[in-house]
Amino acid sequence: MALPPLNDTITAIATAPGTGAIGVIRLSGPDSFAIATQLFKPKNKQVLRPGKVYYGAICDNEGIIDEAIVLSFKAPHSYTAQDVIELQTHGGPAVLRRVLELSQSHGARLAKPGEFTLRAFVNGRIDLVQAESVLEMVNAQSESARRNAAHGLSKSLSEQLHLIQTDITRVYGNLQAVFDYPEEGVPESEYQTPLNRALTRIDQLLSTAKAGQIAQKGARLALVGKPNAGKSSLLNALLGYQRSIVSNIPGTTRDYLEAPLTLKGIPITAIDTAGIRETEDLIEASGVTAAKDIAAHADLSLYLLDASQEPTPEDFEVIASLEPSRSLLVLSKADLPQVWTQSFNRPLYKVSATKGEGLEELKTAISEKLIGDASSSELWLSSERHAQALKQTRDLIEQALSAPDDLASLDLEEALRALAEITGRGDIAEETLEHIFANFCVGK
Ligand SMILES: Nc1nc2c(ncn2[C@@H]2O[C@H](COP(=O)(O)OP(=O)(O)OP(=O)(O)O)[C@@H](O)[C@H]2O)c(=O)[nH]1
Ligand SMILES: [Mg+2]
Repeated sequence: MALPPLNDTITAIATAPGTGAIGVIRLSGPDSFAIATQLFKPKNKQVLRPGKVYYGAICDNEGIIDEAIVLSFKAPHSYTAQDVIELQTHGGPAVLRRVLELSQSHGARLAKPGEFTLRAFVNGRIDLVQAESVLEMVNAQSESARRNAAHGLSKSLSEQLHLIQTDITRVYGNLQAVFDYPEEGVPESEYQTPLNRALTRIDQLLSTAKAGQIAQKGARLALVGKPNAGKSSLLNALLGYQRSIVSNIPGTTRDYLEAPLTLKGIPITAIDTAGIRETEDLIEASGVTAAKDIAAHADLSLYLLDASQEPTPEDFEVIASLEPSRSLLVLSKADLPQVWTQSFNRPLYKVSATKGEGLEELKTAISEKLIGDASSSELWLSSERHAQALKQTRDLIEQALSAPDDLASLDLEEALRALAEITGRGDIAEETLEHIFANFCVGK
């Protein structure tokens, strides 16, 4: 599959399917104004000029289709850097479909997913990081994802990449000069310093990759522990409503259940699981197997220890199987006297689900565990593609630092290429572009 042509005029419905107060149909390309003139009649018979807003009606041969507001943008001052027309009609599916058909009958081609943004990229109005941030913004379900997309759109990631690129380019230039004047050599300060600075910047960005992924995709949070530990009660307390059945009979929850919640701006799927114990009951046993599996794969597991019950060897065994970086120990039923004193050499977060105590501290601990140091960083790396390219750049710089000049020069050349793939300002493979833009919706 090749990239679509860039110089014809495309059209699409830009608003979400379904009914809405307003719907928007977009046109981009050289015939946008001509097509708009054929289907739109401004109230005072004005001629469409760039940068203006018009009120009037959209008509076909048989008469008025709907009232409309029209926004006009002349190249290069538009989203795509081409001539663009936006037709705002009432947001009914029949109206929008009819206007779309009319645009096509006057010569516009139906746009492919992301084609407007692709044109903005190819025409140099935005770089690839910004294009991907558009997609991230459209898909943002949480405050942290929105915030991160806004940073990408405002070019702060592109600026960071530019600083890294400048340092590598400087060293690369110095090495080239040495080939011409070998007796001069490259001083330490003109070689090690900029490359190490680039490495520090890359590491800083890479340290936010996990947080960025979580902001975008959400995190899976498992609640695990023995029967009656208070898992379902804690889930309900975190959610603020009764989602899971609670009872004093051990083994109440036999299957797992998932519930969405937002915690400190992070989208989370909380998973209540069956209490872990040896059991003859086949159904319960399969719930226990699922619980262990969920804990092993979750981004974070909360292991609950009942304050009113002595921990058993089984508790110690499960806790030992949990990675400390991906688990928290919770002392549940903290309103009851704690009957034990054993230490697990890890912090214990005291929570009472029935009294609602300790929940804020637990939420803070969850968010810190998931987002970590990245919470102090403004910008997070949220794309796997960017992280891969940065890791590659990092490896090549490391390689250059320990290589002789001629090989170092080749490494840095390749590092610059890997970096340019992120912003798309180098030789970017068509497949990469197709892959990125295929994830967009039509009309964006
Ligand atoms: N005092 C007190 N009792 C609690 C608290 N949390 C839960 N309980 C009680 O402990 C019992 C078990 O609670 P659940 O939430 O059903 O425990 P669970 O871990 O989901 O149990 P299973 O589903 O059987 O694995 C119930 O009687 C709850 O009322 C708490 O914070 N304080
Ligand atoms: Mg339960």
